Amino acid sequence: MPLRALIFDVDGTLADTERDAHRVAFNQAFAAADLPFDWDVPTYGYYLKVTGGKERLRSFLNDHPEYPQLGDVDIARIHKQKTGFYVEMMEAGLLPLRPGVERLLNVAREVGLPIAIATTTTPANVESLLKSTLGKDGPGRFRTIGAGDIVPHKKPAPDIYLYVLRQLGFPAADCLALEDSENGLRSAVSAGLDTVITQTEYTQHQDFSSALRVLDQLGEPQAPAQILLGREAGARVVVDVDLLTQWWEEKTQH
Ligand code: XBP
Ligand code: MG
Repeated sequence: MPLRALIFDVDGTLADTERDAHRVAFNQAFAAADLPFDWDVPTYGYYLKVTGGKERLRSFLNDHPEYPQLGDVDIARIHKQKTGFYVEMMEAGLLPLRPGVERLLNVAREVGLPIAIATTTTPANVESLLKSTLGKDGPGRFRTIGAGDIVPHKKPAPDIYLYVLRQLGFPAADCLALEDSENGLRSAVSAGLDTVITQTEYTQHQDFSSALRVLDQLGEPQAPAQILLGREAGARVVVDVDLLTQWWEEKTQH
């Protein structure tokens, strides 16, 4: 049985959105609401352990009783504004896809391998990122987009991957996930998926021991990726469907 689908995370995997887009949009929303705090790069990195923007803000406030304590309605309102600022940034075309992502998506299309998305972020964020980077037909290239509050429990719970697998109609053993973070890896692995990690500045020290491979990026022919963990650590590769299939077959012995 061949590999039947690739399931991509968004934040950190398709694009390096966290530091220069999500964090900035949160700070814009905090300023617009006259809140007396903002998130610098290390603080935001620390709170990335909590997936979901509303949940992240709640966790930050729980740790900081000296700041105004917001109810769920206020958090939802501020988060909605944050989404607006994020979408504006995407529409301005300020954020590229990570190296090798568009190439891999194109190869998948050429060979007829379905692609899907499983993410914690808000659907409007995914749509604006895909349109700004892949064009207006970008979202339509994905057979299923599972995002945000559509499931009750965000990553590291398996819910979003299980939802996407149900939509695809494929068993987990026939698909491969691509992630950037430990929370994402735990979510995908709990759903039964083999997972390839492309780590980021924020996630580079996390525990990826249950991943199929860990790389610095997907790579381009003129600037290959490096395998950081796994059997061929140190090797330079350009990740394409053949290579992913080879890794997946070795592991699962299909
Ligand atoms: C992404 C998230 C999201 C984004 C912000 O995690 O946790 O919360 O940081 O998006 P993953 P929202 O890449 O593992 O899916 O503010 O829309 O939640
Ligand atoms: Mg991610």
